Amino acid sequence: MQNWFSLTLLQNKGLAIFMTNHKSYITNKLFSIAMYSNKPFKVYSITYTIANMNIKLRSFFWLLAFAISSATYSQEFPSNPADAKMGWWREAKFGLFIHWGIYAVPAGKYVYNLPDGKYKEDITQGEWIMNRCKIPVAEYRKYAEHFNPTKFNAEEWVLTAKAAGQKYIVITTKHHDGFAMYKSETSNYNIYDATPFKRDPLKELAEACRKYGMKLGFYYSQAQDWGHKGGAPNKWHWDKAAQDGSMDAYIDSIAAPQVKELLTNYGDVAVLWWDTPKDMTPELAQKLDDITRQHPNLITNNRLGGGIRGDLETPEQYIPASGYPGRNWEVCMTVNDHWGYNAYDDNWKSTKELLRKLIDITSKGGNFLLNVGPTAEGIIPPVCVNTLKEMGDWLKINGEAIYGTTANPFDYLSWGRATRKGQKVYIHVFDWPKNGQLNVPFANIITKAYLLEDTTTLLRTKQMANKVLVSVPNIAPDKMATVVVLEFKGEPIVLPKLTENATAIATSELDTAHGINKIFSTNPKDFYSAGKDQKETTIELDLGKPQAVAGIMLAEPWRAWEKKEQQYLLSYKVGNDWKILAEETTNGTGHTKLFGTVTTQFIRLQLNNKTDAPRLNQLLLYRPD
Ligand code: H79
Repeated sequence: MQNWFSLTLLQNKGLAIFMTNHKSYITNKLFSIAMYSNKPFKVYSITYTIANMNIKLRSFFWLLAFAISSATYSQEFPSNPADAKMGWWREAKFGLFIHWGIYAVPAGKYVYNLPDGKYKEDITQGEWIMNRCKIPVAEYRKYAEHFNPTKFNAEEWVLTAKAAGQKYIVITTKHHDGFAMYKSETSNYNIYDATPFKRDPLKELAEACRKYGMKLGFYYSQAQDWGHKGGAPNKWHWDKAAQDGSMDAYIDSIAAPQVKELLTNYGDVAVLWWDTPKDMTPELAQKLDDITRQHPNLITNNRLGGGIRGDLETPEQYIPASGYPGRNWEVCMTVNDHWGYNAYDDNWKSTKELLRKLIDITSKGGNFLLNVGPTAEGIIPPVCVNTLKEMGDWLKINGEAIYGTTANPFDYLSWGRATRKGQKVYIHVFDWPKNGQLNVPFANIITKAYLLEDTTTLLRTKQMANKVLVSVPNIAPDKMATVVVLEFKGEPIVLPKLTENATAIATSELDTAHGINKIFSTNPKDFYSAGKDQKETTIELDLGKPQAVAGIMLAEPWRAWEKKEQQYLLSYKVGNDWKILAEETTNGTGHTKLFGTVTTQFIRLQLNNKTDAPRLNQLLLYRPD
């Protein structure tokens, strides 16, 4: 094995020491430091191979690396001033999304009146029901007359979030239906003026949040508004008399003044969560951005439109394979299949599933904004309250491994995930080892190992080349996820990606911007695409040398609701033959397959797509454990 040793002087940043088996790992590491740096800096780096050194000399270099790196690399990634407002948000990791509106009255069921007194029922959607069923504005407005959520209790909602270990709430103040869930002076189409409730739930929620130290953010559908003239493109309107109009006039007379109300009448607002920037021009977006900029601590997401990036990337209903390097990001997701209340949707995700999603997201450096859709009475569905409570119970014990952590140093762990804080790596074990030995591919010196749920009992560790074996109890202490803490010296030393030195060719490429090399990019915006009109492509990977491979991950570019899928046949080369490893169907957002270990230099992926040209954001190969 070839070892590389690098002594690197980072201008204004001090000294960095790297040891690895791959020179390109060093380059990558430097690049990522440069990315996070707020000052321009030059890198002076000398890289030596120590392949031929004798064992004593090699150990000396390893020790030197540990000693110097732990002494000089303690600054982590320096934050730049614009990041100061993100501090609490990065710590928070877990928030509660609330989709609440008069769509909770139909609760997913619409009845069409047909001629001759007949009728037809349609069970569909939550907050999109008005659009899906093409309900005229005047008719939809009647739901407001039946919206009287007398069981709404702001403190209970905040305490539900607290019990879940959530640090912030983002609530819909106006969804696409255009109905404001607060007392608005701008439009009387609001909960105070148009319902029998006659209360302002946002006021109550803002007070309760202040009382319990919960951050409060507002979702506001700025472009798509089916209840006011000019909200979103006229071509999408179904009740033209009530909906068609000028979008400029709509932004000036509804969206802008309402956003001002929201940012002035409810105390400190933590987040403004825009949604669906349909037809938002740079000029219109600027008007809204100017308003939010009056509030320097306000965090905004990337959905305003008009080319404004905002502070957050917001993957919806899926977890991006490698997060968004260099950006703050937040996965929003539903507990069942709808955002707004749908009485007919019982497809609840389990606590274990959601908790593991929180861990997965955290391990990639993101936040989790988990949604509930309260009823028209003002109740958060009890299933959700229970699930949230169970997640909170886990976090009470294991929160240290989530809050304030940074992304995981590993590429992938088939049996779990990892997070990091300073000199601690938290290993979240999903599949407990049957032999009582946890095999962690981590080359650093471990000073201490223990379970987070029992910090006083130290676990035995055995350091091996490129990995550490941790002796753990025979039975998983926690069925959902058990956290093993490894305290270590220096910067994390992990193996490079299996595809680190790989090259790829494909039988079809759309253009150079979507060339096959995009499968090696960790930017989720990059993707490879086969040529237009192609329904299949064959990709061949050359790993540079024979490697032990045990699994594959394909990140795909479609949205969860597009329900796309691709078929693939995965093979590897033995001699002159190709042997099949897997034949599977993906779901269009991302797919992982473990197939047992093979050693090969060449991998072939035949990808078929029935509806579009095959596409991939990223391809990762996994080592055996
Ligand atoms: O507020 C939630 C969604 O209502 C909103 N964003 C999250 C946070 C959203 N608006 N648009 N979209 C998400 C994407 C559009 C999805 C659609 Fe459909 C697919 C619209 C019509 C088909 C989903 C499925 C909604 C109706 C049917």
